[in-house]
Amino acid sequence: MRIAKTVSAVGLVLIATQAFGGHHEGGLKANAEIKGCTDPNVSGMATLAEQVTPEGIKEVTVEMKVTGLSDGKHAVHIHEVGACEPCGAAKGHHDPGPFGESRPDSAGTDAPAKDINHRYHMGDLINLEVKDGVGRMKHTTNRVTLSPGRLTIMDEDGSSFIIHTNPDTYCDEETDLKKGCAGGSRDACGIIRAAN
Ligand SMILES: [Cu+2]
Repeated sequence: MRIAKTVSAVGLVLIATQAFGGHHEGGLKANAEIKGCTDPNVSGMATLAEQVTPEGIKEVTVEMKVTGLSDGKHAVHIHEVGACEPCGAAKGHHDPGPFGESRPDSAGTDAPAKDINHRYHMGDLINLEVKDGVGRMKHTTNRVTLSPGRLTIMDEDGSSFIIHTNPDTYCDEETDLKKGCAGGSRDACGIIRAAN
């Protein structure tokens, strides 16, 4: 009788650990050193941490601090290649889905792009807000993972953060569907590297 009680108590602790243990700890981590595309005074750091919800959904929390950018909002996305020299080498927005349309806008033309898929790319994040030269952003997304799988950003050619010159208007309005609604030109870049 006494033994049975002890065993069931241990069993409960094990169940609790399995259900909640993965949510806050033991996840994969990555980081990125942010550098200006042309301005050497722009620098910063980003961290990424993957956690798994009790339901088994993988989420990645991105935290970023960047100094030297102009005050105001700047679009931030995860771009499809781990390359920053030049910043254009990071290519389009990370989007491994079946439609594969990573082009953020109709660059170079005022006409709406037929195939525009911004703000629905897997790598689309939120704006970094800069005040008095210091920009901060924190965002949790379930569109990407650090662990292997179809949504991973740690794929063969890697991934990078790109911070743009202008705000991301999320291309909500039809009038937004032209050059620049995803932030326009590129101010800063950081290659995402595994940290554990
Ligand atoms: Cu971008």
